[in-house]
Amino acid sequence: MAKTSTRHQYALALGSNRSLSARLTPKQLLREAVGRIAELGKVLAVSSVMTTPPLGPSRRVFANGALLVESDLPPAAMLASLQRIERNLGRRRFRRWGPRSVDIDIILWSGGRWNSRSLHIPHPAFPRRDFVLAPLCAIVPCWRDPISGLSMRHLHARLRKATS
Ligand code: PH2
Ligand code: MG
Ligand code: MG
Repeated sequence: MAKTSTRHQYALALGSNRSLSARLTPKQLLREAVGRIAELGKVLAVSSVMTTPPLGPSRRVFANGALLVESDLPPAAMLASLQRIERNLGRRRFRRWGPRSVDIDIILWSGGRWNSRSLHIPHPAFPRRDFVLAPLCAIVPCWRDPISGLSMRHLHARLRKATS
C-alpha cells in the first residue's frame, strides 16, 4: 500500500551576520543552511541572498534570504529540526538579537496559523520587516498572510510605502 503522508509547505526566512571562519561567511552559511534544510524535505524555491542593514542593536550587516520547502514534518518537528541545524552551524544563544551565524525562522505554513508556547506562525513581526518580505516576494509573491489576507507582494508594497 502506498505510504500516506501529509505534506506541509513552509516559507522560511534565513539570516546571518557573523562568520564562523574565513570560508564560512554569512552568505556561505546561508548556502550551507539551504543544503541542510533540503534533507528535511524538498526545496521548491530559493531566493537570492540580499545584504541588508541591521534592524535593532547589532551593527553588522546581515545576509538574508528565503526558501520554500515541502516536508512531511508538522510545525513542532520542523521547528526542532531547524533549531538543530542552527546549532550545528554554530548558533549560540547568548542574548536576544546578538550577532548570529544562522537564524532560520518559520514565516508561513500551508496549514495557516499555528500557535504554541514556542512557535507562532505566521511569524508575528514579518509584515514589518523588509528583509523578510523582499526575499519572500521573490519566491511566494501570491501567498496570502492568513491574518491580514494580503499577499506577500501587497504587504511588501504597503511596507515600502509606509517607510519611504
Ligand atoms: N534579524 C534579527 C534582528 N535584525 N536585521 C536584518 N537586517 N536581518 C535580520 O535577519 C535580522 C535583523 C533578529 O532575528
Ligand atoms: Mg529565529
Ligand atoms: Mg529572526
